[in-house]
This record gives sequence, structure tokens and C-alpha cells, in this order.
Amino acid sequence: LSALNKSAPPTDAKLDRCPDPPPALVGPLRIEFSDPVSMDTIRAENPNLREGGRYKPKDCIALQKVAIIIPFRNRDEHLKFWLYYLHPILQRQQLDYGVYVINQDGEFRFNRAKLLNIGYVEALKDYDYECFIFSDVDLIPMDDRNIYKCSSQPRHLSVAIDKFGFRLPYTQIFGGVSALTKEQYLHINGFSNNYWGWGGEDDDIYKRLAFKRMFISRPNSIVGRYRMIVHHRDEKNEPNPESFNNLMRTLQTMNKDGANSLVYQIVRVEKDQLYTKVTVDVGKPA
Ligand code: UD2
Ligand code: MN
Repeated sequence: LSALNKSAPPTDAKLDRCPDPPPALVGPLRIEFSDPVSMDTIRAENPNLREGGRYKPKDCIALQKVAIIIPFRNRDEHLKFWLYYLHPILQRQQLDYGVYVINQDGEFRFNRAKLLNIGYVEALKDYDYECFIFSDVDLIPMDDRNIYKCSSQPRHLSVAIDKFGFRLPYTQIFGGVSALTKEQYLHINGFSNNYWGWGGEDDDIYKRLAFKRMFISRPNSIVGRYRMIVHHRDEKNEPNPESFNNLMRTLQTMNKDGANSLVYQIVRVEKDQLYTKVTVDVGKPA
């Protein structure tokens, strides 16, 4: 018996899996954007985060290891609100998570889907993540029962946004906040790298999922409520005139345009207590 005890694994391995649902959830939340928040306040309010915006529960084994990927350029005010609201929620949800802000360098047209592909690769360099949440920087959940984890089918989380009258604008929508496991992501060869500017890249992802015979799972429209921080269309993110033609060809192109054709350069990696920011050169259309 004593010999067995000596070779026993470290106490960490004796922890139970975290309960489902997480016990500390509170339900509906008050979300507002009238008072600006400072990064120092957010850091002080989240003392249990580790460098790079990482967290895992101390008293139980998290149900999933989740990387949260935020496509980003020049939205610092939105990022502050996101960090201010999401970190406490994600900790109550007892996730083993990290926050990755993928910042497009330079002034060229924005490429949201390519930034998401880069986030997938960069997060996996840090840790063995099994679930990837792809989130716009301006979307804040209004209910902490909307758990930031993956399901057996691809999950769309931002189902009832204030900007759209708290309703789904169309059933095939997959933009905003969505969740894919590593397997689901690889099954569709990730996302297209060829959508430059606003729009269409999210519908391309939906088509990839549908062509692979997957279904979209969603929370109900109470739990799935969100606020979008009010904003104008950014410069260098004008509507993409090619997206309609690209969307006609998703089936023909998806096997060669995506995770397996991703090329980019890292400009710098910054680790803050609240996030890992990876600034990248995404290049230009071929
Ligand atoms: C919709 C979709 C979004 C995406 C977009 C079309 C929903 C709820 N949202 O959002 O997922 O499909 O249409 O591309 O369906 N960003 C920057 N800097 C920029 C430009 C964009 O950080 O200069 C990031 C940021 O995370 C932003 C996201 O890209 O939230 C989407 O851009 P948007 O907010 O301008 O697009 P929106 O609200 O029409
Ligand atoms: Mn937006």
C-alpha cells in the first residue's frame, strides 16, 4: 500500500471533472457600454489569470480546453469591453481557456476568415486546445448560461443580437460567435483565405459545414442574447465585391483553400495578463 501511495500521480490528477452545468452561473447579465473601462481595472478584477489571458479552474478538471480567437484591427475600445465582460463569465463557466487576439498588420483590406485560421494555428502552438471559439470583438453575451464550449455539431452562439432585434436574421447565419472542435474545423479544411473586405466569409463557412453534412447547433434565443457595440463600417473593410462569386464556388475550392493553404508572417507576439496578441502580415490576394 505504501509503495502504491508513493508512485501515485500528483494531486492534480485526483481532481474530479467540473460539474455540468457550472454551479456559479447567474443567468441574465446587465451589459452596457456607457462608461469606459481601463485595462488596469480589468487586470485587477481578474487576478487569477495567467500570462497570455489563460485560466483553468483550480478545484476541478475543466470539461474542455478552449481557445478563443478574436479577429482584430484597430478596435481597442471594443477589446476592453470584451475583456472586461468575458473574463469573469469564462471563469464562472469553469473553462480551461486562453484568449488570442489576432491583429492584422498594415492597412490592406481586412481578412477576417484568414485571421481566424491563423488564430487556430497560433493557439495550438501554446496548448493542446480541443475547442475553438471564433468571436467578433464587439459581441458580448447577455447570459452566462451561453457556455463558450463546443458541441457534437458546430455551434453558433450569437443567435439573438440586439442589432438584429434579438432574432436570427437568417437561418444559415454562422457569423458573430461560433464554436468548432479541432475535428470539425479540420473536416472542413478550416476557412477560406480568399475573402478580402466585409462579408461572405461567414456564409462560406456555413457552406463548408453543410457540404460536409454537419448541422448547426444553437442555444435558445433567451440564453443566446448578445449586445453588439454600436460601430460604423471600418475603413479598409468595405463590402467585398467578389464574395458573391466566391460563394458560388465554395464546393469546388474548399479542399484547396483553407487550413492546408494558409501562408502568413508573424510580426510580433505580445503576452498580456488578459490576452495573447499575435500581430500578423496576412499578405495580399494572389
Ligand atoms: C458581421 C458578422 C461578422 C462578419 C462580418 C462580415 C454577425 C453577428 N457578425 O459583422 O462575423 O461575418 O459581418 O465580415 O453576423 N474587425 C476589426 N477591425 C476592422 C474590421 C473588422 O477588428 O477594421 C473585426 C472585429 O472583430 C469585428 C469583426 O471583424 O467585430 C467583424 O467586422 P464588423 O463588426 O465590421 O462586421 P459586422 O458587425 O457587420
Ligand atoms: Mn460588428
